[in-house]
Amino acid sequence: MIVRDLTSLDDDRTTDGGTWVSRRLLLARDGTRFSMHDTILRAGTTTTMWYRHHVEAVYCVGGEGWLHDDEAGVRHALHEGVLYCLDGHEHHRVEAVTDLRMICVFDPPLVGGEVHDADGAYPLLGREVAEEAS
Ligand code: 9YT
Repeated sequence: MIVRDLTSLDDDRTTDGGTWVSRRLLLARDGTRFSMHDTILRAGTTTTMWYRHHVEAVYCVGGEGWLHDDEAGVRHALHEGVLYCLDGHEHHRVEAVTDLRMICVFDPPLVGGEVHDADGAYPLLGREVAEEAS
């Protein structure tokens, strides 16, 4: 069993991507087949993403903003209680009107320091680490 408290998270589990800060509660090194993050997207920012190597599920637990689906050309309001899952590796943007607090799950798991590359993707690093840990 793993029990972890956001208020006493190790420094190397926090990654700042500029428009967001991600507190990575579960990572590949924990031996799980997914990672789980508590992420704040900063008010007034827009983040462009395309997770071509990962499936991400995102659950909004606070704040207001917009999810722009750049493949369908539609936007969805984000507020507490809204979930989206990028099961088709969709190009998308998240516009934070206020600070948005998001619980994010990645499969395969992240290893810890990932930030978006020029395409908005994270590199595929987790699978090997997860296999070593199991
Ligand atoms: C939706 C979102 O928060 N994206 C950017 C950060 C990412 N989810 C992460 O690494 O936690």
